[in-house]
Amino acid sequence: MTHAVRTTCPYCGVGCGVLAAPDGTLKGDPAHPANRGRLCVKGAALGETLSEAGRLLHPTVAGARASWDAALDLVAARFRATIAEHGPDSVAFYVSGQCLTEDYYVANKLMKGFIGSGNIDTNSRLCMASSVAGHSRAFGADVVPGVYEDLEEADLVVLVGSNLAWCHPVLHGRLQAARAARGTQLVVIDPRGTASADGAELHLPLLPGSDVALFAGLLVHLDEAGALDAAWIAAHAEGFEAALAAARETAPNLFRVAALTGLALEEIRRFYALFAATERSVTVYSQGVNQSAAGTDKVNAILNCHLATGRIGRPGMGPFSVTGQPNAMGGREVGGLANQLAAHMRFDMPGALDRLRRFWGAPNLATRPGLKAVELFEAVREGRVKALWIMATNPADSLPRAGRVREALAACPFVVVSDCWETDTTRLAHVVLPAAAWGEKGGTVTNSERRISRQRPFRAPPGEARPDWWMLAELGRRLGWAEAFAWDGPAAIFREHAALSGFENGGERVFDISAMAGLDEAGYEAMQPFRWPLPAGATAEGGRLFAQGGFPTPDGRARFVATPFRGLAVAPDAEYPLLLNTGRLRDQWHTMTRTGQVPRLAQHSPVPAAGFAPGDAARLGLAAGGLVRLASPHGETVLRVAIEPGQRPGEVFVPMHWTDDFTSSGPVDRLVGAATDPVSGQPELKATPVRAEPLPVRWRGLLLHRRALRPEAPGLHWSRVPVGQPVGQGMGQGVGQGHVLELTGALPLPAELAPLVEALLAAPAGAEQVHLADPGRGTWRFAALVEGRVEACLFLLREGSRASLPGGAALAALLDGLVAEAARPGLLAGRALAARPAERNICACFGVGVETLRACIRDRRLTTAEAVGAALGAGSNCGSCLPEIRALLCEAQDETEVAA
Ligand SMILES: Nc1nc2c(c(=O)[nH]1)N[C@H]1C(S)=C(S)[C@@H](COP(=O)(O)OP(=O)(O)OC[C@H]3O[C@@H](n4cnc5c(=O)[nH]c(N)nc54)[C@H](O)[C@@H]3O)O[C@H]1N2
Ligand SMILES: Nc1nc2c(c(=O)[nH]1)N[C@H]1C(S)=C(S)[C@@H](COP(=O)(O)OP(=O)(O)OC[C@H]3O[C@@H](n4cnc5c(=O)[nH]c(N)nc54)[C@H](O)[C@@H]3O)O[C@H]1N2
Ligand code: SF4
Ligand SMILES: [Mo]
Repeated sequence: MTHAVRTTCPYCGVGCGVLAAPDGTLKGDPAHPANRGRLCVKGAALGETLSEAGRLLHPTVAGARASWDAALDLVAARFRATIAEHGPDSVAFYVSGQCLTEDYYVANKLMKGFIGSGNIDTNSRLCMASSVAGHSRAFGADVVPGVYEDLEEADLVVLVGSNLAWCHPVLHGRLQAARAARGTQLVVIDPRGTASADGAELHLPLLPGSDVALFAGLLVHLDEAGALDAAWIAAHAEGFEAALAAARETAPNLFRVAALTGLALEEIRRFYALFAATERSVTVYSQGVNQSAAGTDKVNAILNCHLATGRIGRPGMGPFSVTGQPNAMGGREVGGLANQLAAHMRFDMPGALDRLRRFWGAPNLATRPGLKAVELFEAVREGRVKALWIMATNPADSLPRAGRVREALAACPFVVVSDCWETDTTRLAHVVLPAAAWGEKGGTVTNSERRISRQRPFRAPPGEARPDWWMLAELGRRLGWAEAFAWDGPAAIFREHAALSGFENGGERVFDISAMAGLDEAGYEAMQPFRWPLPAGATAEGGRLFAQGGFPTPDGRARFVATPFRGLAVAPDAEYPLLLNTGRLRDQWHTMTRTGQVPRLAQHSPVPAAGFAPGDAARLGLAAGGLVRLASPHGETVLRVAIEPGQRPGEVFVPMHWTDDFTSSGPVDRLVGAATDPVSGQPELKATPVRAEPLPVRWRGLLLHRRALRPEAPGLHWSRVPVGQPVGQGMGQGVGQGHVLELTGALPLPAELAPLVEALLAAPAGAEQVHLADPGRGTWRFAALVEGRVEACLFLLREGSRASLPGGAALAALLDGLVAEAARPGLLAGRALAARPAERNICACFGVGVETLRACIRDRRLTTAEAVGAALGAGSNCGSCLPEIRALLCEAQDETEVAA
C-alpha cells in the first residue's frame, strides 16, 4: 500500500486508526494505540461505502438545484430575518457527535457567541448526556478518568447496559484477549442476553430501569463488608454519608434489591462479593445506563461505588463510560450541548462568560442554556423555533416520537439540512446542503479514552460537496462577522480551539490542550494521536486521572451523589403490557446511510425484526418469521418476528437502524416515548410500553430490482437489502448494483394478480415481460427485461406452498449480463433458481453462514474458535463474529454432553 493516509474510523467511539490508500484500499493502522492494526467488520467494510452513487452533489433549494452562493445567501437572509423579528432564541442548530471537532467548534461559536442563543444541541443528548451530567455532578467536570489499558489490566470487568461485543468490537477484542491471557472475570448487567454476555462469569438480566437499585445495594454491601476505602474517601470526596443513607433507603437488604431488580438473591450475592473482593475492577457502561429517565442517577450510582472504594484512575480500576459516536467526546469539548460552553466552561462557572466574550470578541454571547434536543423539537413544533439547521444527524428517524418530529419539521418555516446522502430528514428540508464525507475532509475526533486523532482526506469530495465547517463559517461571514469566521482551513480552527482550552485556565479546567495552540499546518498534518490533558509545556500525553484526587471542583474533592430509586418513567399497563427495548446490531450503523449500502453488511440481519422471549411468543401466538403489529401510544408498525432465547420475558427488542428507505416498518422511534431524565434531558429510549399482536402471513415474495423501490400495497410488508458483485475493497466496488426486497403479505393474494405485479415490478414502459405461473403449487414468477438485461424479477409464494423462494446469491446473479433472446422464456425456471435455503450469515468477511458453521463444528468436532478459523476462515479476520462462533461452539458442546 503506497502513500496510504493515516486517518480514523468514522463509526464508533473506540476511534480506531485506519490506513487508507487513494484507491480505497483500507486496513487497520498498526501504529494507532486504540486498535493496533485491528478493525471490526464495519471498519473493514468502509472501502465499500465510498461510492458516489446516491451522494448529494449540489445544494438544493425547495428541491431545485442551486449554487452555493444562492443557497447560503438564502440561509443567511432567513436566519437574519427570523432573528430580527423574533429574537435569537427563534433559531437553532441541531448537530451531531459525528461532526469533526472543527465543524463543531464553528457551529458552537456561531450560535452561542455571535447569534447569541444557547439553542445548539446535538444528538449526543440521545447518547451521552447522562454521562456528561453524572461526571459533572461527581467530578466537577465531564471527564472520563480511565484509559483503554484499564480493561486489559483489570481482574473484573462489569459491563452495564453495554453490548460491547457488537458496539465497540475492537475494544471488546482487547478485553477478550486479556481474559484469555489473565482470566479477567466478566459480569454483564443487561436485561437481554447479548453477544457480550456469552462466556461471562455472570449475566444479571435485571428488570429494565432498575440499575440504580442494584448499585445502591452494592454501595450498602461494600459498607457492610468492610470494603470501603475510608482513607481515600476522607481525603478526596464529600457527601458519602448522605449517599449511603439514600442507598440504604432504597436497598436496605438483598431481598429488597431482588424485589426491585427481579434478580435472584444468589446472583446478586455473587456480583456483590466479586466486586467487593476485586480491587482491580472496571465498570464499563453505555446506553442501558444513559438512555434512561433515571440515566444520570444510574451513572452516579455507579460512580459512588468506585469513589467509595477509591478505585479510580489507577491501573485496571475505574468507571468507564464508553462513547458511542466517533466524536461524542470532541463535541463535549467544544460545548456542543445546549447547557455547556466551549472548552469545558459552564454557564454557571464564575468568570466563564466574560472570559469567552473576550476570547472570541463575541458581540452577543448567550448567557443561559438553550433547548435540549427533545424540547428543541417541541419548540419547533409549537412554532417557537422558526429556523433550524440540522447537521450530520437524522432526527426524523433517530429521535423519540419520530412521527411528531416529522410534523415539527414539516411545520417549521425554514429547515436547512446538511448531509451526504438523501435521508428521511433531508426530505423535510427547504435547503439541502451537500456535505463532504469521511475520507474527503480533514479534522480531529476524540475517542472514549480522551485520545484526539486526525481524520485526513484521501480523496476529493464528489460534485460540489463541501465540509461542514466551511458552510457554517460562510453563514457567519454572511451574517456580518467576517473576521471571527475567517479561517482558511481546519488547522486554523483547531489552533483557536486549543488556545481557548488554555486561555486563563490556571488548572481550573482539566480539558486543556494548549500545547497544541501553536501548531502550524505541517504540525497539524503530522499530528500523532494524543490523549488530553496536554497543557502548554506538557512533556507527556494525558494519562489516568484522579487517583490522588484533584477533582475540578472548587475544593478539589469529588462528590458522592444521593440517588434515590425511581421506577420507570412510564410503566407497562393492561393496554400496553410489554416493554420495547431498542438498540444496535453488529453490522449496521444507526440510520444505515452508509452501512446499508454494503451487501456483505446486510447479510447478518437482513430484515428488521422484533425479538421476543420464547414464552411471550407462544403466549401471543407469534411464530418466528411471521408478522407482528407493535403499537405504543405514539405510533405503530409491523415487523417480522424473531424468537430470541436471550430475551427477557415481558420485553421486546427492536433494532434502531431501519428507516423508511429500507423497510415499510419505518423507524422504531415512531413508537418510542420521550420521557426525559430531569437532570440530563436524555430521553428514555430503552423502555416504552407497547402491545403486540400477530398478523397472519398469506404469502411471501422476493423482488429483485435495479432501483431501490419503496412499494405500497395493502397488507404488504417489505424490507430491502443491497446486492451486487464484485464485493471488493476497491473504490466504489461492492456497492449494491441492485436490491432485493423481502416481501410478506398479511392479506390473501388477490385473484387478479396483475395490478399487484405491476406495482411491484414497476417496469418501464416497453419492457419485455416473462412469467411463469404454477397456481396449483401456489408459485408465480415474473421478470421484466430492458434491452436484454433484467430490470426486475418478482417471485411470489402462497403461504403453505411446498415450493420455496430462490436464494439471494442466485437472485443477484440475474442482474449480470445480457439474457439471450432464446434463453428468456427459461429465465425464471433455471436450475440456478432452484430453492436454496437462505442461511443467516455470521462471518461477513468470509461469507460463512450459521448452518455451515454448525455442520463444520459438528462434523470435524471443532472445539475452539481458532480451529473454526483454520477450517473456514470464519472469525479469523476482523473477529466481530467471534462471540457468535463461541456461542455455536458452546451449543455444540452442550449437544455432545446431552448425547453422552
Ligand atoms: N454496530 C454498531 N456499533 C455502534 C453503533 C451502531 O449503530 N452500530 N453506534 C454507536 C453509538 S452512537 C453508541 S451510543 C453505542 C451504543 O452502544 P451500546 O450501549 O452497547 O448499545 P445499545 O444496543 O444501544 O444498548 C446496550 C444495551 O443496553 C441494554 N439495556 C436496555 N435497558 C437497560 C437497563 O435498564 N439496564 C441495563 N443495564 N441495560 C439495559 C440493552 O438490552 C442493550 O443490550 O454504540 C456505538 N457502536
Ligand atoms: N430508539 C432509539 N433511538 C436512538 C438510539 C437508540 O438506542 N434507540 N440511539 C441514539 C443514539 S445513542 C444516537 S448517537 C443517535 C444516532 O442517530 P443519528 O445521528 O440520527 O444517526 P446517523 O444515521 O448516524 O445520522 C448521521 C447522519 O449524518 C450523515 N453524515 C455522515 N457524515 C457526515 C458529515 O461529515 N457531514 C454531514 N453533514 N453529514 C454526515 C449521515 O449520512 C446520516 O444521515 O440515535 C439515537 N436514537
Ligand atoms: S471498533 Fe469498528 S466501528 Fe469502532 S472505531 Fe474500530 S473499526 Fe470503527
Ligand atoms: Mo450514540
